Amino acid sequence: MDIANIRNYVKAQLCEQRFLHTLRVVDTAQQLAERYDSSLNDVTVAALLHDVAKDLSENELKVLIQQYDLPKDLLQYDVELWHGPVGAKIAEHHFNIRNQKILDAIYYHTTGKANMGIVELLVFVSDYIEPARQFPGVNIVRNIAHENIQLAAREALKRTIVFLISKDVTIHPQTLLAYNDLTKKLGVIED
Ligand code: DGI
Ligand code: FE
Ligand code: FE
Repeated sequence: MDIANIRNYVKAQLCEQRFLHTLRVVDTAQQLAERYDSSLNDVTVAALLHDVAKDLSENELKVLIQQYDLPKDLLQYDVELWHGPVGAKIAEHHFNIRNQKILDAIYYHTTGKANMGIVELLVFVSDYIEPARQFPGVNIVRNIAHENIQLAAREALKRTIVFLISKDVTIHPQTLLAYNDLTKKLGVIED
């Protein structure tokens, strides 16, 4: 797998702003990969490709969801949720990536899912905390990310869910499954 090739392809697919975001996610994910003793190659490839489908039009995404036989119910959820699954298929078909950890990290980078592995967690959290992000509370997640990556992912999910509720939009089941899974695993006190 040639990282320079992938980088050039991604650069050609994205507007400058989105490509720079991608490079910041790669950088953040690489730093965390070292901290968590995770595969630098897997994390780099997944982070580089996570938003590869982000600048496709709604219609292009819809066509690819059908062509790649992705779950039809995706179309019932916000268009924001389509680029991860389509990106995973582009990684598989355009770059012949077969490493499931990389493919899942791309596929689930927006919603998360239950039982995320370390590559998924690193891409999910890095996408949330890359240095240009300015969500309320992002610094809290940044600090936690260096201590406990699962807790950081749970905190990011919690804040995303609260944000989505405040906007009165639907929440994808995977987002809730990811949150529930980490809440149980981490033994967060419930009353
Ligand atoms: O592609 P990025 O902008 O870098 O980040 P992303 O892929 O995490 O997309 C973030 C957007 O996705 C943000 O506007 C919140 C939204 N989102 C995340 N989970 C859900 C969701 N939107 C809906 N409607 N439902 C979800 O479960
Ligand atoms: Fe994204
Ligand atoms: Fe992103």
